[in-house]
Amino acid sequence: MRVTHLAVAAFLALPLAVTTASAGPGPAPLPLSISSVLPAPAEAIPGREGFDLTPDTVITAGGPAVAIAEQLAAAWRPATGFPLPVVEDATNNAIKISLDGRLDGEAYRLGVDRDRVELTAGTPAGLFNGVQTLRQLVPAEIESRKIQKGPWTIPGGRINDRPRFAYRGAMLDLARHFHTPDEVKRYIDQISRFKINFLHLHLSDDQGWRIQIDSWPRLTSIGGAPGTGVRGTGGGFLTKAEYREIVEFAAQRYVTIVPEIDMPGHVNAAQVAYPELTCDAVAPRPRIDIRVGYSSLCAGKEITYRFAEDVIRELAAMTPGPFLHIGGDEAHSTPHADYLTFQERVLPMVGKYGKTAIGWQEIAAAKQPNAIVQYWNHQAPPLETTGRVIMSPADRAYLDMQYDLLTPGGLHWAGTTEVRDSYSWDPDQLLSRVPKELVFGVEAPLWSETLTDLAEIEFLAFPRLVAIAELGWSPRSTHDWNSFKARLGAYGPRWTRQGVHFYSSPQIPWS
Ligand code: NGO
Repeated sequence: MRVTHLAVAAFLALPLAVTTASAGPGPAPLPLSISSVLPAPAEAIPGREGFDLTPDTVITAGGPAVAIAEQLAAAWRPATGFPLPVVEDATNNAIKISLDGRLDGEAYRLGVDRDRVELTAGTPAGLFNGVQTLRQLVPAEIESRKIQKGPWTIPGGRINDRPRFAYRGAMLDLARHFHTPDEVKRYIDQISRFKINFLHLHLSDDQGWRIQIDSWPRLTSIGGAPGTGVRGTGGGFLTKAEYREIVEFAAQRYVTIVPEIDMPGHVNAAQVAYPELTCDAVAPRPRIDIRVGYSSLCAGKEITYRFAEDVIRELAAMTPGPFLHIGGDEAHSTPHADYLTFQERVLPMVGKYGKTAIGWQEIAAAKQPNAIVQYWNHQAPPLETTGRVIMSPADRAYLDMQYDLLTPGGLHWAGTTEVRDSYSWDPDQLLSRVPKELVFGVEAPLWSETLTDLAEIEFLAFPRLVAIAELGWSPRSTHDWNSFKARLGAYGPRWTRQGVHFYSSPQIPWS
C-alpha cells in the first residue's frame, strides 16, 4: 500500500550529473573472457573457441531445470530476437541445462565450446547461479529490450564455481522511507544477478511501521499513515498479500526474505499507535527526525511480551525463510538489565515459531545460544560471541555511507566509503575475537534516512553492493582489486542499458 511521496522529483538528475562528471570517455570495452564475471568464479579456465548464439540455438532442460531455462530464454529473447525454445533434447547448437546429483548446494559447472554450452548443478539454486554467470558472458547489448545486432558470442572455457559463504545479504530500510513492492522487486532482481541470496527488510522503526499485523491493526493504520517517513515524506506499509508477493518474486530468484522488527529500541511508531507499550502509558509524539536511541519497550510489563509474541507469530507465518530478525540495536534508553530480560524472553519466541533469530550485535550481551549476531558497529568494543556472525561493518558494508562528502544521498557517521574501501577487507579476518568458522556471511545494509526513491537507492547500492557480493561469494584466493575494478568497469554498460542509476566512481575504468 503506497502513500504518495513528496520528494520524488528532486533527486533524479543528481546521480547522472555525478556520473558524467567523473566518467570521461573511458576505455573501450575489454573483450569478454570466461572470467569476466562478477562475483569472480572460484575457478575459470579459458578455452579455445566460443559458442555463438544463432537463430537456431535451443536450450535443453527437463524437470525442475525447465523453469531456470525459461528464465534464461526470457532474458535473451528481446535483444537477440531469437526464439531460443526450451526443448527436451538436442545435440548441436544447444545450451544444455541439467541437474547433476554429484554437485550440491549452490555450486554449478559451466562448459562452453564451439558446439554447445553445458550448465550443471545439484540444485535449481545452483543452476540459477550458473545462469547469472552466463548472462554476463554475452555482450552488454543483451540487456537491451530492443533487438540488437550481435554477434552473440559466449567465450569458450570452463567454470567450476561455488560460494565462499552461505549467507550473502542485502538490506533495505522501509521504515525511514517506505519503498513500494515494485521498488523492492526491482532491487531483488538486480542483487540476484550478483548471487546475493538473502534480502533483509527493516520493517519498523521510530518513524514508521511497514508490515500488516492483524492482531495489532493500529501499527499500520497509524504507524504506516501518510507523513510517517523522515521529514514527513511518504508513508505506507506492506499488506500481507504484498509481502507474500515479494517473498515469491524473491524465491524465483533464489533470494530469501529476512523480515526485521526492531525491538526493544527503535519502537516509537509502535508506541504512538499503542501507548500501552510505554512504561508510563503516555503516547509519545510521532517522530520524523533521524535521531536514534530514545524509544524503548517496557521490559517490566507483560503486554510487551504479548506484543512481541503476536508480531513474531504473524511474521513467522508469512515468512517461508528460516530467519527472523528482531533488531536489538541502539537500545540506549533501555536499562541494561531490562535489555537482557527482554532479549532472553523474546529471542526464544523466534524458535518457538520455527525460525532462527538474527539480531544486531548488541544481542551478543544476552544469553542467546542459537541466535545469529549481525556485526555492524566498528566503533563498539570488540565483539565476542559463541554463535554465528553476519558481517556488516558500517565503515565497509553500509551502503548508506556517502562515497565522498560531495556525492548526494547518504550519511557519513561511519566515514565515507569509496568502492575500494568496500572491497578491501576480509570477512573472516576482521574480528580478532570471532573464530572464522563462526562467520556465516556478509550483508550490505542500505538505511533510508535520506532515500526516497529507487534512483537514490541504486546510486548508493551500485557499484558497492557488488564489492560485498564478491567478498561473500568468491574464494579469498581470487581477491584482487585490479581484477575487480576491470570487471566492474566492463559491467557499467549493462547498468546503463538497464537504466540503473549507478555511481560511476572515479576509481573504476568504466568502459
Ligand atoms: C545504525 C542504526 C540505524 C541507522 C544506521 C544509519 C544500526 C544497526 N542502527 O545501524 O538505525 O539507520 O546506523 O547508518
